[in-house]
Amino acid sequence: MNSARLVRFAVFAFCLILCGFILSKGSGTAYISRLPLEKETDGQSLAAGTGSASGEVVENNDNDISLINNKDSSNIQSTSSNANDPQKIFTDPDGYQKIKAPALNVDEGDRIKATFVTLARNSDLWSLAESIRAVEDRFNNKFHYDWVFLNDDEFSEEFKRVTTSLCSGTTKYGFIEKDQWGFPSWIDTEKAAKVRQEMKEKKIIYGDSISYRHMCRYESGFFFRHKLMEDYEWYWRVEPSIKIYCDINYDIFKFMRDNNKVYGFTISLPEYKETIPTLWETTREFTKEHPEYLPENNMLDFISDDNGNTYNGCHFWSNFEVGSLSFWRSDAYLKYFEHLDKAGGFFYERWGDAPVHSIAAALFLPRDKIHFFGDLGYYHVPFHNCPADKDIRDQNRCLCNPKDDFTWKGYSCVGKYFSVNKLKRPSGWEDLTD
Ligand SMILES: Nc1nc2c(ncn2[C@@H]2O[C@H](COP(=O)(O)OP(=O)(O)O)[C@@H](O)[C@H]2O)c(=O)[nH]1
Ligand SMILES: [Mg+2]
Repeated sequence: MNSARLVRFAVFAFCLILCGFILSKGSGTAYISRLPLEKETDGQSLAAGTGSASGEVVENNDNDISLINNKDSSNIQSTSSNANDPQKIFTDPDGYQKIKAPALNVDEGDRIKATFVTLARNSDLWSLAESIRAVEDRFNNKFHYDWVFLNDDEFSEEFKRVTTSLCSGTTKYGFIEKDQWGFPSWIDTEKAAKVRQEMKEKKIIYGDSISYRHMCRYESGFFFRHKLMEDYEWYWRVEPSIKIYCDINYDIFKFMRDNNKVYGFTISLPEYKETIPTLWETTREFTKEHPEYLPENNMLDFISDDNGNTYNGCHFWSNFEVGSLSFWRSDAYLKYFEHLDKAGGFFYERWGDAPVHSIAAALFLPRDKIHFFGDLGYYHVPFHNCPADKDIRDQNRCLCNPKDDFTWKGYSCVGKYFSVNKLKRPSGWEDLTD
């Protein structure tokens, strides 16, 4: 090897060594800066996972089921054993299969006989799917309560398939018999048709609709008597296109039972008077005949501003209801409904199930049996209930703008409900008035 080649080889070798040194130094730095970070992240999620599996308190992990266990577990049954359960495949009575996430409500011995109930047409499927998804995501994926769907027509295969896939509990599909969805024999259909025409001219909402009237009569007097509802003592009514804004980290049905509540609502406002001209008069006939159904501490002062002379229209908006079925099945309510039904106002006027339910609850129940749910966050077009208390909104990850809240506005009846019952209003309510 001559000296020129030797020099070139030496320079080449030196360059190689230098490059190797630089490269190894560079990559070493990169590893040093990244490795501990990766390890730390792994370590955290591992700890959270372990915590959730064993039911131990975990500080914070917003996407983990352990959060549900630990954030506010005061109303949740023991969850630890179930968090370990493998997911299971269940077959519905209709033959559909689905995989269920583990339920938190594990105390089967204390399982409440409760169900969701929805009256719907096949055409409501996709707007209803949104509601189911909201209720499942915010509440029922932890509890797996059943869901009963009722219809005056046969449900389509698509309706059943999609709703079954969205519900974590067992789904049941019921047909409404014609005697509960049609004109009763004592109704003069010509007179009813004339009323619909007049209401159409006056542009009263749903004033000319026959099916809306059947719906209101059914929700007033029959949903709780459907064969599929016989398995249950509690219900939560859900309508299409509603929203639930906040996580519900406790079992609502147990809450109702354990606190001796019978009827729960989220929104309250006055009814259109044109739809119920004689409802109050007809109610008074009944209460005069049956004073024994009115407990002394009823809530007449919520629905009447003149000691029962007139109805002020305040009612609980019945598109959301959580309640005890035994109230609707009681003698007082069944007789009241029969009295109203015979009077014909579901067809000769346009009595809604909301004022009918509300008047009954206000008159036939002691006032402390009625509960305002101010912590769920709820929407049905066009009104929002967004919790006033910012701590509740933060704890429960509420997805609503408190400025949109209707609860404390002048037209809402919730303020009246708080006043007549001498209840303490939630912190922050003053900021949400008109
Ligand atoms: N099966 C059936 N359900 C109906 C009918 N009309 C209304 N509904 C249901 O009854 C409930 C109230 O009806 P909706 O249109 O939401 O009335 P709104 O909330 O008063 O405007 C919803 O759950 C509807 O899906 C009908 O003709 N047949
Ligand atoms: Mg609706």
